[in-house]
Amino acid sequence: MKNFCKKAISTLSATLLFAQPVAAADSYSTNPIVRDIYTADPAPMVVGDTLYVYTSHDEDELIDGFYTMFEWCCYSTKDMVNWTDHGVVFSLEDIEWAEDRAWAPQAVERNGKYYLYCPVHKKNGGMAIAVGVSDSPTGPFVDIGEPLIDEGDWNDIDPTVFIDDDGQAYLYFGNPELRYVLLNEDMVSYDKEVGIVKVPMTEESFGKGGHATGTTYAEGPWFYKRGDLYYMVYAAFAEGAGSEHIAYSTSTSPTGPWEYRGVVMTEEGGTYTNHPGIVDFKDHSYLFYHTAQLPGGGLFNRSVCVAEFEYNEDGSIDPIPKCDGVKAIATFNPFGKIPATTCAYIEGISKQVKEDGGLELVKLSKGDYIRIGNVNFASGADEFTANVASEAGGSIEIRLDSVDGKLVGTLEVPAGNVDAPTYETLSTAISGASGVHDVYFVFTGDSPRNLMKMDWWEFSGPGSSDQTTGTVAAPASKNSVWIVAAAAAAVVAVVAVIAVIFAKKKKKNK
Ligand code: FUB
Repeated sequence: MKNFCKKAISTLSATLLFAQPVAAADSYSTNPIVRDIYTADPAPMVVGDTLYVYTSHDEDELIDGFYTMFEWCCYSTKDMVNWTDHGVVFSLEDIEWAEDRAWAPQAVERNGKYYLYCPVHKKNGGMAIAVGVSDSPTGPFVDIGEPLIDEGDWNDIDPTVFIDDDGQAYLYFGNPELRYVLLNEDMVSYDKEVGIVKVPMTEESFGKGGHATGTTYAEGPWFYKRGDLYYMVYAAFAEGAGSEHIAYSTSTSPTGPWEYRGVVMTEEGGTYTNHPGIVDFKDHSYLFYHTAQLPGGGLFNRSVCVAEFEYNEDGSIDPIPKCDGVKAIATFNPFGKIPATTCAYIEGISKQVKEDGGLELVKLSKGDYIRIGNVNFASGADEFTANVASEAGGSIEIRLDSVDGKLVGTLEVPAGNVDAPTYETLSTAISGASGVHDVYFVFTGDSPRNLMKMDWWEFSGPGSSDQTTGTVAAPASKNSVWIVAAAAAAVVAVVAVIAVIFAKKKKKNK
Protein backbone atom coordinates (compact mmCIF):
# COMPACT_ATOMS: atom_id res chain seq x y z
CA MET A 1 0.00 0.00 0.00
CA LYS A 2 2.81 2.30 0.95
CA ASN A 3 4.50 1.65 -2.41
CA PHE A 4 1.18 2.07 -4.16
CA CYS A 5 0.80 5.52 -2.55
CA LYS A 6 4.34 6.54 -3.53
CA LYS A 7 3.80 5.29 -7.06
CA ALA A 8 0.45 7.05 -7.28
CA ILE A 9 1.98 10.32 -6.11
CA SER A 10 4.95 10.08 -8.47
CA THR A 11 2.66 9.18 -11.40
CA LEU A 12 0.51 12.13 -10.39
CA SER A 13 3.48 14.53 -10.35
CA ALA A 14 4.63 13.30 -13.76
CA THR A 15 1.09 13.65 -15.09
CA LEU A 16 0.74 17.14 -13.66
CA LEU A 17 4.15 18.18 -14.91
CA PHE A 18 3.75 17.01 -18.49
CA ALA A 19 0.02 16.69 -19.17
CA GLN A 20 -0.85 20.23 -18.24
CA PRO A 21 -1.17 22.61 -21.17
CA VAL A 22 2.25 24.12 -20.59
CA ALA A 23 1.71 27.83 -21.00
CA ALA A 24 3.75 29.40 -23.73
CA ALA A 25 5.67 31.38 -21.15
CA ASP A 26 8.00 33.49 -23.24
CA SER A 27 7.72 32.16 -26.75
CA TYR A 28 6.78 34.80 -29.30
CA SER A 29 6.42 34.91 -33.04
CA THR A 30 8.44 37.41 -35.04
CA ASN A 31 6.80 39.89 -37.39
CA PRO A 32 6.74 39.70 -40.38
CA ILE A 33 5.57 36.09 -40.14
CA VAL A 34 6.88 35.28 -43.64
CA ARG A 35 10.53 36.24 -43.99
CA ASP A 36 11.83 34.62 -47.17
CA ILE A 37 9.54 36.33 -49.69
CA TYR A 38 7.41 39.49 -49.75
CA THR A 39 3.76 38.79 -48.97
CA ALA A 40 0.69 41.04 -48.74
CA ASP A 41 -3.10 41.07 -48.30
CA PRO A 42 -3.40 38.44 -45.51
CA ALA A 43 -6.63 36.43 -45.29
CA PRO A 44 -6.95 34.13 -42.26
CA MET A 45 -9.27 31.09 -42.12
CA VAL A 46 -9.69 28.64 -39.21
CA VAL A 47 -10.27 24.93 -39.93
CA GLY A 48 -10.45 22.79 -36.78
CA ASP A 49 -7.33 23.40 -34.69
CA THR A 50 -5.42 25.07 -37.52
CA LEU A 51 -5.28 28.66 -38.69
CA TYR A 52 -4.51 29.13 -42.37
CA VAL A 53 -3.42 32.45 -43.83
CA TYR A 54 -3.62 33.08 -47.57
CA THR A 55 -1.48 35.86 -48.98
CA SER A 56 -0.67 37.50 -52.24
CA HIS A 57 3.02 37.53 -53.24
CA ASP A 58 4.95 40.67 -54.16
CA GLU A 59 7.79 39.69 -56.51
CA ASP A 60 11.25 41.08 -55.64
CA GLU A 61 11.72 42.50 -59.14
CA LEU A 62 9.04 44.89 -60.36
CA ILE A 63 7.71 45.10 -63.90
CA ASP A 64 7.00 48.70 -64.95
CA GLY A 65 7.44 49.88 -61.34
CA PHE A 66 4.03 48.56 -60.32
CA TYR A 67 2.57 45.70 -58.24
CA THR A 68 4.12 42.56 -59.72
CA MET A 69 2.08 39.67 -58.41
CA PHE A 70 1.53 36.25 -60.01
CA GLU A 71 0.35 33.84 -57.32
CA TRP A 72 -1.24 33.19 -53.94
CA CYS A 73 0.49 31.41 -51.04
CA CYS A 74 -0.74 29.63 -47.93
CA TYR A 75 0.74 29.31 -44.44
CA SER A 76 -0.66 27.51 -41.39
CA THR A 77 -0.14 27.43 -37.64
CA LYS A 78 -1.60 25.69 -34.62
CA ASP A 79 0.12 27.85 -32.03
CA MET A 80 0.53 31.34 -33.61
CA VAL A 81 4.33 31.03 -33.41
CA ASN A 82 5.36 28.21 -35.72
CA TRP A 83 4.20 28.56 -39.31
CA THR A 84 4.23 25.87 -41.99
CA ASP A 85 4.80 27.13 -45.51
CA HIS A 86 2.46 25.37 -47.96
CA GLY A 87 3.89 27.27 -50.90
CA VAL A 88 1.90 28.48 -53.90
CA VAL A 89 -1.69 27.15 -53.83
CA PHE A 90 -3.16 29.06 -56.81
CA SER A 91 -1.60 31.18 -59.53
CA LEU A 92 -2.32 33.17 -62.68
CA GLU A 93 -1.13 30.13 -64.65
CA ASP A 94 -4.17 28.27 -63.28
CA ILE A 95 -6.58 30.94 -64.61
CA GLU A 96 -6.62 30.76 -68.37
CA TRP A 97 -8.44 34.11 -68.81
CA ALA A 98 -6.24 36.10 -66.40
CA GLU A 99 -3.37 38.33 -67.50
CA ASP A 100 -1.68 39.62 -64.31
CA ARG A 101 -2.32 41.27 -60.90
CA ALA A 102 -2.89 38.37 -58.54
CA TRP A 103 -4.23 40.64 -55.80
CA ALA A 104 -5.89 40.27 -52.39
CA PRO A 105 -7.52 36.82 -51.84
CA GLN A 106 -9.87 35.31 -49.26
CA ALA A 107 -10.64 31.61 -48.63
CA VAL A 108 -13.83 30.12 -47.21
CA GLU A 109 -14.92 26.56 -46.47
CA ARG A 110 -18.39 25.22 -47.26
CA ASN A 111 -19.58 21.60 -47.16
CA GLY A 112 -16.02 20.25 -47.13
CA LYS A 113 -14.87 22.28 -50.13
CA TYR A 114 -12.58 25.30 -50.04
CA TYR A 115 -13.15 28.38 -52.17
CA LEU A 116 -10.42 30.92 -52.84
CA TYR A 117 -11.72 34.26 -54.18
CA CYS A 118 -9.07 36.26 -56.01
CA PRO A 119 -8.98 39.54 -57.95
CA VAL A 120 -7.09 39.41 -61.24
CA HIS A 121 -6.55 41.56 -64.31
CA LYS A 122 -8.21 39.97 -67.34
CA LYS A 123 -6.48 39.29 -70.65
CA ASN A 124 -9.05 41.52 -72.36
CA GLY A 125 -8.62 44.30 -69.76
CA GLY A 126 -10.30 45.28 -66.51
CA MET A 127 -10.23 43.65 -63.10
CA ALA A 128 -12.48 40.70 -62.17
CA ILE A 129 -12.90 38.23 -59.34
CA ALA A 130 -11.87 34.60 -59.94
CA VAL A 131 -12.73 31.59 -57.79
CA GLY A 132 -10.51 28.56 -57.22
CA VAL A 133 -12.01 25.40 -55.70
CA SER A 134 -10.19 22.67 -53.78
CA ASP A 135 -10.84 19.68 -51.52
CA SER A 136 -8.05 20.84 -49.23
CA PRO A 137 -7.28 24.20 -47.57
CA THR A 138 -3.76 23.90 -48.98
CA GLY A 139 -4.95 23.42 -52.53
CA PRO A 140 -4.24 23.02 -55.31
CA PHE A 141 -7.18 25.26 -56.27
CA VAL A 142 -8.86 24.85 -59.65
CA ASP A 143 -10.35 27.86 -61.44
CA ILE A 144 -14.07 27.70 -62.21
CA GLY A 145 -13.27 28.79 -65.78
CA GLU A 146 -14.80 32.27 -65.83
CA PRO A 147 -14.94 35.38 -63.66
CA LEU A 148 -17.46 35.33 -60.80
CA ILE A 149 -17.67 39.13 -60.71
CA ASP A 150 -16.96 40.99 -63.92
CA GLU A 151 -18.56 44.40 -64.22
CA GLY A 152 -15.90 45.54 -66.64
CA ASP A 153 -14.63 48.25 -64.32
CA TRP A 154 -11.77 48.66 -61.90
CA ASN A 155 -13.93 48.28 -58.84
CA ASP A 156 -13.85 44.48 -59.00
CA ILE A 157 -11.09 43.78 -56.49
CA ASP A 158 -10.58 42.60 -52.91
CA PRO A 159 -13.35 40.03 -52.29
CA THR A 160 -14.41 39.18 -48.74
CA VAL A 161 -16.84 36.34 -48.08
CA PHE A 162 -18.90 35.49 -45.01
CA ILE A 163 -21.52 32.75 -44.55
CA ASP A 164 -24.20 33.88 -42.11
CA ASP A 165 -25.92 31.67 -39.51
CA ASP A 166 -28.90 31.17 -41.85
CA GLY A 167 -26.59 29.81 -44.58
CA GLN A 168 -26.69 32.90 -46.81
CA ALA A 169 -23.21 33.73 -48.08
CA TYR A 170 -22.25 37.33 -48.89
CA LEU A 171 -19.38 38.47 -51.07
CA TYR A 172 -18.42 42.12 -50.58
CA PHE A 173 -15.69 43.74 -52.67
CA GLY A 174 -14.55 46.99 -54.22
CA ASN A 175 -12.38 50.07 -54.58
CA PRO A 176 -13.48 52.86 -54.33
CA GLU A 177 -17.04 51.63 -53.80
CA LEU A 178 -18.14 48.83 -51.53
CA ARG A 179 -20.48 46.45 -53.36
CA TYR A 180 -21.89 43.00 -52.62
CA VAL A 181 -23.62 39.98 -54.09
CA LEU A 182 -25.61 37.17 -52.48
CA LEU A 183 -23.67 34.01 -53.24
CA ASN A 184 -25.65 30.91 -54.13
CA GLU A 185 -25.12 27.78 -52.06
CA ASP A 186 -22.61 26.50 -54.67
CA MET A 187 -20.37 29.47 -53.71
CA VAL A 188 -19.33 29.93 -57.35
CA SER A 189 -22.37 31.85 -58.63
CA TYR A 190 -24.61 34.57 -57.22
CA ASP A 191 -28.24 35.64 -57.16
CA LYS A 192 -28.56 37.43 -60.50
CA GLU A 193 -32.00 38.81 -59.64
CA VAL A 194 -30.57 40.76 -56.72
CA GLY A 195 -27.50 41.44 -58.82
CA ILE A 196 -24.54 43.52 -57.72
CA VAL A 197 -25.66 45.86 -54.94
CA LYS A 198 -23.88 49.18 -54.45
CA VAL A 199 -23.55 50.12 -50.80
CA PRO A 200 -24.37 53.83 -50.22
CA MET A 201 -20.97 55.44 -49.61
CA THR A 202 -21.99 57.94 -46.94
CA GLU A 203 -20.00 59.68 -44.22
CA GLU A 204 -22.30 58.11 -41.63
CA SER A 205 -21.32 54.69 -42.90
CA PHE A 206 -17.61 55.13 -43.59
CA GLY A 207 -16.56 58.46 -42.09
CA LYS A 208 -15.48 61.63 -43.88
CA GLY A 209 -12.23 60.84 -45.64
CA GLY A 210 -9.84 61.31 -48.50
CA HIS A 211 -10.79 58.56 -50.97
CA ALA A 212 -12.75 58.93 -54.20
CA THR A 213 -16.21 58.72 -52.61
CA GLY A 214 -15.37 61.43 -50.04
CA THR A 215 -15.41 58.78 -47.30
CA THR A 216 -12.47 56.98 -45.69
CA TYR A 217 -13.38 53.66 -47.37
CA ALA A 218 -10.71 52.69 -49.90
CA GLU A 219 -10.44 48.91 -50.44
CA GLY A 220 -9.62 45.58 -48.80
CA PRO A 221 -12.94 44.98 -46.98
CA TRP A 222 -13.03 42.18 -44.36
CA PHE A 223 -16.57 41.11 -43.47
CA TYR A 224 -17.53 39.00 -40.43
CA LYS A 225 -20.00 38.69 -37.59
CA ARG A 226 -19.37 38.63 -33.85
CA GLY A 227 -22.34 38.02 -31.60
CA ASP A 228 -25.19 39.92 -33.22
CA LEU A 229 -22.98 42.58 -34.78
CA TYR A 230 -21.67 42.58 -38.36
CA TYR A 231 -18.23 44.11 -38.91
CA MET A 232 -16.78 45.66 -42.05
CA VAL A 233 -13.07 46.34 -41.53
CA TYR A 234 -11.24 48.00 -44.45
CA ALA A 235 -8.27 49.95 -45.73
CA ALA A 236 -9.10 53.66 -45.45
CA PHE A 237 -7.81 57.11 -46.29
CA ALA A 238 -8.04 60.02 -43.90
CA GLU A 239 -8.42 63.43 -45.54
CA GLY A 240 -5.05 64.51 -46.94
CA ALA A 241 -3.36 61.23 -45.94
CA GLY A 242 -0.66 59.77 -48.18
CA SER A 243 -1.18 56.17 -47.09
CA GLU A 244 -3.89 53.84 -45.82
CA HIS A 245 -4.95 53.17 -42.28
CA ILE A 246 -7.44 50.48 -41.23
CA ALA A 247 -10.93 51.52 -40.13
CA TYR A 248 -14.20 49.76 -39.33
CA SER A 249 -17.96 50.10 -39.55
CA THR A 250 -20.64 47.93 -37.99
CA SER A 251 -24.24 47.02 -38.68
CA THR A 252 -26.99 44.95 -37.12
CA SER A 253 -27.77 43.53 -40.57
CA PRO A 254 -25.44 41.82 -43.10
CA THR A 255 -26.44 44.32 -45.76
CA GLY A 256 -26.21 47.50 -43.68
CA PRO A 257 -26.86 50.31 -43.12
CA TRP A 258 -23.29 50.60 -41.88
CA GLU A 259 -22.21 52.87 -39.06
CA TYR A 260 -18.67 54.27 -39.07
CA ARG A 261 -16.87 53.25 -35.85
CA GLY A 262 -13.30 54.57 -36.22
CA VAL A 263 -9.66 53.59 -36.70
CA VAL A 264 -8.41 50.05 -36.12
CA MET A 265 -4.76 50.64 -37.09
CA THR A 266 -2.98 53.88 -37.90
CA GLU A 267 -1.01 54.58 -41.09
CA GLU A 268 2.68 54.26 -40.27
CA GLY A 269 4.18 51.05 -41.68
CA GLY A 270 6.20 52.27 -44.63
CA THR A 271 3.79 51.29 -47.37
CA TYR A 272 0.98 53.03 -49.25
CA THR A 273 -1.51 50.20 -48.65
CA ASN A 274 -2.64 48.15 -45.70
CA HIS A 275 -5.04 45.22 -45.72
CA PRO A 276 -6.93 43.72 -42.76
CA GLY A 277 -7.75 40.09 -42.02
CA ILE A 278 -9.44 39.49 -38.66
CA VAL A 279 -10.03 36.14 -36.98
CA ASP A 280 -10.77 34.50 -33.63
CA PHE A 281 -8.57 31.47 -32.98
CA LYS A 282 -8.42 29.36 -29.81
CA ASP A 283 -10.01 32.10 -27.67
CA HIS A 284 -7.72 34.84 -29.02
CA SER A 285 -8.51 37.62 -31.51
CA TYR A 286 -5.99 38.57 -34.19
CA LEU A 287 -5.58 41.27 -36.81
CA PHE A 288 -3.40 40.35 -39.79
CA TYR A 289 -2.04 43.32 -41.74
CA HIS A 290 0.92 44.22 -43.91
CA THR A 291 3.85 46.61 -43.65
CA ALA A 292 7.09 47.24 -45.52
CA GLN A 293 9.32 46.13 -42.70
CA LEU A 294 11.34 43.31 -44.30
CA PRO A 295 14.72 44.47 -45.63
CA GLY A 296 14.22 46.02 -49.07
CA GLY A 297 10.51 46.47 -48.33
CA GLY A 298 8.40 49.30 -49.69
CA LEU A 299 5.31 50.28 -51.60
CA PHE A 300 5.31 47.15 -53.79
CA ASN A 301 7.34 44.85 -51.51
CA ARG A 302 5.18 44.28 -48.48
CA SER A 303 5.18 41.71 -45.68
CA VAL A 304 2.43 40.13 -43.59
CA CYS A 305 2.33 40.70 -39.83
CA VAL A 306 -0.08 39.82 -37.02
CA ALA A 307 -1.17 41.53 -33.79
CA GLU A 308 -3.35 40.19 -31.00
CA PHE A 309 -6.14 42.40 -29.68
CA GLU A 310 -9.23 42.29 -27.49
CA TYR A 311 -12.69 43.65 -28.19
CA ASN A 312 -14.21 46.02 -25.69
CA GLU A 313 -17.28 44.72 -23.89
CA ASP A 314 -19.58 46.63 -26.23
CA GLY A 315 -17.89 45.07 -29.26
CA SER A 316 -15.92 48.17 -30.20
CA ILE A 317 -12.27 47.92 -31.24
CA ASP A 318 -9.59 50.30 -29.96
CA PRO A 319 -6.71 51.16 -32.30
CA ILE A 320 -4.37 48.14 -32.45
CA PRO A 321 -0.66 48.98 -32.41
CA LYS A 322 1.64 47.35 -34.93
CA CYS A 323 3.85 44.94 -32.99
CA ASP A 324 6.91 42.70 -33.12
CA GLY A 325 4.96 39.44 -32.75
CA VAL A 326 2.38 37.54 -30.74
CA LYS A 327 2.57 35.09 -27.89
CA ALA A 328 2.42 31.31 -28.42
CA ILE A 329 -0.97 29.86 -27.50
CA ALA A 330 -0.01 26.18 -27.59
CA THR A 331 3.07 24.05 -27.29
CA PHE A 332 4.67 22.39 -30.29
CA ASN A 333 4.98 18.59 -30.43
CA PRO A 334 8.39 17.74 -31.97
CA PHE A 335 7.77 13.99 -32.01
CA GLY A 336 6.83 12.96 -35.55
CA LYS A 337 8.00 14.17 -38.95
CA ILE A 338 8.00 17.96 -39.15
CA PRO A 339 8.54 19.71 -42.51
CA ALA A 340 11.81 21.69 -42.35
CA THR A 341 9.87 24.75 -43.50
CA THR A 342 7.86 24.76 -40.26
CA CYS A 343 9.40 27.30 -37.92
CA ALA A 344 8.96 30.45 -35.90
CA TYR A 345 11.90 32.29 -37.43
CA ILE A 346 13.99 31.93 -40.54
CA GLU A 347 16.46 34.39 -41.98
CA GLY A 348 18.76 34.22 -44.97
CA ILE A 349 17.61 30.70 -45.87
CA SER A 350 15.86 29.94 -49.16
CA LYS A 351 13.11 27.46 -49.92
CA GLN A 352 12.61 25.47 -53.08
CA VAL A 353 9.88 23.24 -54.49
CA LYS A 354 10.86 19.56 -54.39
CA GLU A 355 9.98 16.94 -56.99
CA ASP A 356 7.02 15.78 -54.86
CA GLY A 357 5.65 19.35 -54.79
CA GLY A 358 6.61 20.03 -51.15
CA LEU A 359 9.16 22.59 -50.03
CA GLU A 360 12.72 22.11 -48.79
CA LEU A 361 15.22 24.43 -47.13
CA VAL A 362 18.13 25.07 -49.48
CA LYS A 363 21.46 26.90 -49.50
CA LEU A 364 21.98 26.24 -45.79
CA SER A 365 25.34 27.76 -44.99
CA LYS A 366 27.53 28.40 -41.97
CA GLY A 367 25.77 30.41 -39.25
CA ASP A 368 22.28 30.07 -40.72
CA TYR A 369 19.65 28.97 -38.23
CA ILE A 370 15.95 28.42 -37.76
CA ARG A 371 13.96 28.69 -34.53
CA ILE A 372 11.04 26.45 -33.58
CA GLY A 373 9.08 28.05 -30.77
CA ASN A 374 7.63 26.58 -27.58
CA VAL A 375 8.70 22.99 -28.29
CA ASN A 376 7.32 20.52 -25.75
CA PHE A 377 9.89 17.78 -25.10
CA ALA A 378 7.81 16.83 -22.05
CA SER A 379 9.75 14.09 -20.17
CA GLY A 380 12.48 14.21 -22.79
CA ALA A 381 13.90 13.49 -26.22
CA ASP A 382 16.84 11.15 -26.71
CA GLU A 383 17.28 11.17 -30.49
CA PHE A 384 17.12 13.67 -33.36
CA THR A 385 16.65 12.55 -36.95
CA ALA A 386 16.71 14.68 -40.09
CA ASN A 387 16.30 14.06 -43.79
CA VAL A 388 19.16 16.04 -45.29
CA ALA A 389 20.87 16.23 -48.66
CA SER A 390 24.52 16.95 -48.12
CA GLU A 391 26.47 19.29 -50.32
CA ALA A 392 29.76 20.51 -48.80
CA GLY A 393 28.76 18.79 -45.54
CA GLY A 394 28.70 20.21 -42.03
CA SER A 395 26.63 19.78 -38.93
CA ILE A 396 23.35 20.81 -37.34
CA GLU A 397 23.71 21.96 -33.76
CA ILE A 398 20.55 21.57 -31.71
CA ARG A 399 20.43 24.32 -29.09
CA LEU A 400 17.85 25.41 -26.54
CA ASP A 401 16.38 28.87 -25.95
CA SER A 402 18.92 30.93 -27.91
CA VAL A 403 21.17 30.61 -30.93
CA ASP A 404 24.15 30.00 -28.61
CA GLY A 405 22.10 28.32 -25.87
CA LYS A 406 22.56 24.87 -24.33
CA LEU A 407 23.79 22.33 -26.90
CA VAL A 408 21.74 19.13 -26.58
CA GLY A 409 23.01 17.33 -29.68
CA THR A 410 24.89 17.70 -32.96
CA LEU A 411 23.98 15.94 -36.19
CA GLU A 412 27.06 15.42 -38.34
CA VAL A 413 26.32 15.53 -42.06
CA PRO A 414 29.22 14.10 -44.09
CA ALA A 415 30.16 15.84 -47.35
CA GLY A 416 28.08 14.58 -50.28
CA ASN A 417 27.70 15.19 -53.95
CA VAL A 418 27.84 18.97 -54.31
CA ASP A 419 26.39 18.93 -57.82
CA ALA A 420 23.62 16.41 -57.21
CA PRO A 421 22.93 16.13 -53.48
CA THR A 422 20.77 13.15 -52.56
CA TYR A 423 18.63 12.88 -49.47
CA GLU A 424 19.50 10.54 -46.62
CA THR A 425 18.05 10.15 -43.15
CA LEU A 426 20.60 10.67 -40.36
CA SER A 427 20.21 10.48 -36.57
CA THR A 428 22.10 11.60 -33.49
CA ALA A 429 21.71 11.21 -29.72
CA ILE A 430 20.12 14.03 -27.71
CA SER A 431 20.65 14.67 -24.03
CA GLY A 432 19.30 17.30 -21.66
CA ALA A 433 16.19 18.19 -23.69
CA SER A 434 13.05 18.03 -21.56
CA GLY A 435 10.22 20.43 -20.77
CA VAL A 436 9.32 23.35 -23.03
CA HIS A 437 11.95 25.34 -24.95
CA ASP A 438 12.51 27.33 -28.07
CA VAL A 439 14.75 25.11 -30.23
CA TYR A 440 17.43 26.41 -32.59
CA PHE A 441 18.90 24.38 -35.45
CA VAL A 442 22.23 26.06 -36.14
CA PHE A 443 23.96 25.05 -39.37
CA THR A 444 27.75 24.98 -39.12
CA GLY A 445 30.68 23.78 -41.23
CA ASP A 446 34.05 24.82 -42.56
CA SER A 447 33.04 25.28 -46.15
CA PRO A 448 31.92 28.67 -47.44
CA ARG A 449 29.74 26.74 -49.94
CA ASN A 450 26.22 25.43 -49.34
CA LEU A 451 26.45 22.87 -46.56
CA MET A 452 23.23 20.95 -47.11
CA LYS A 453 19.50 20.97 -47.88
CA MET A 454 16.85 19.87 -45.41
CA ASP A 455 13.49 18.22 -45.99
CA TRP A 456 12.13 17.15 -42.58
CA TRP A 457 13.20 16.39 -39.03
CA GLU A 458 11.86 14.70 -35.91
CA PHE A 459 12.74 14.00 -32.29
CA SER A 460 12.04 10.71 -30.57
CA GLY A 461 12.13 9.67 -26.94
CA PRO A 462 9.94 9.20 -23.85
CA GLY A 463 8.33 12.62 -24.21
CA SER A 464 6.44 11.44 -27.27
CA SER A 465 3.98 9.49 -25.11
CA ASP A 466 3.36 12.48 -22.82
CA GLN A 467 1.42 14.50 -25.36
CA THR A 468 -1.45 14.35 -27.75
CA THR A 469 -0.86 13.26 -31.33
CA GLY A 470 -0.48 15.83 -34.08
CA THR A 471 2.07 18.55 -34.16
CA VAL A 472 0.79 20.60 -31.28
CA ALA A 473 -0.56 19.82 -27.83
CA ALA A 474 -3.79 21.28 -26.51
CA PRO A 475 -3.86 25.08 -26.42
CA ALA A 476 -3.31 26.83 -23.11
CA SER A 477 -6.68 28.51 -23.30
CA LYS A 478 -8.31 29.75 -20.12
CA ASN A 479 -10.80 26.89 -20.31
CA SER A 480 -8.27 24.13 -20.75
CA VAL A 481 -6.20 25.48 -17.85
CA TRP A 482 -9.26 25.29 -15.63
CA ILE A 483 -10.19 21.79 -16.86
CA VAL A 484 -6.66 20.53 -16.17
CA ALA A 485 -6.58 22.29 -12.79
CA ALA A 486 -9.92 20.70 -11.86
CA ALA A 487 -8.72 17.26 -13.01
CA ALA A 488 -5.48 17.68 -11.06
CA ALA A 489 -7.40 18.74 -7.93
CA ALA A 490 -9.62 15.65 -8.27
CA VAL A 491 -6.58 13.34 -8.55
CA VAL A 492 -4.95 15.03 -5.52
CA ALA A 493 -8.17 14.56 -3.53
CA VAL A 494 -8.36 10.83 -4.44
CA VAL A 495 -4.72 10.27 -3.46
CA ALA A 496 -5.25 12.16 -0.18
CA VAL A 497 -8.28 9.99 0.67
CA ILE A 498 -6.28 6.82 -0.08
CA ALA A 499 -3.44 8.11 2.11
CA VAL A 500 -5.83 8.85 5.01
CA ILE A 501 -7.47 5.39 4.73
CA PHE A 502 -4.02 3.82 4.65
CA ALA A 503 -2.84 5.81 7.71
CA LYS A 504 -6.01 4.86 9.68
CA LYS A 505 -5.58 1.21 8.74
CA LYS A 506 -1.94 1.34 9.85
CA LYS A 507 -2.95 2.89 13.22
CA LYS A 508 -5.61 0.23 13.73
CA ASN A 509 -3.09 -2.57 12.99
CA LYS A 510 -0.66 -1.26 15.64
O1 FUB B 1 -2.07 43.89 -53.30
C1 FUB B 1 -2.66 44.57 -54.37
C2 FUB B 1 -3.70 45.52 -53.85
O2 FUB B 1 -3.11 46.42 -52.92
C3 FUB B 1 -4.80 44.82 -53.06
O3 FUB B 1 -5.76 44.24 -53.85
C4 FUB B 1 -5.26 45.95 -52.22
O4 FUB B 1 -6.05 45.55 -51.14
C5 FUB B 1 -3.95 46.58 -51.80
O5 FUB B 1 -3.38 45.87 -50.72
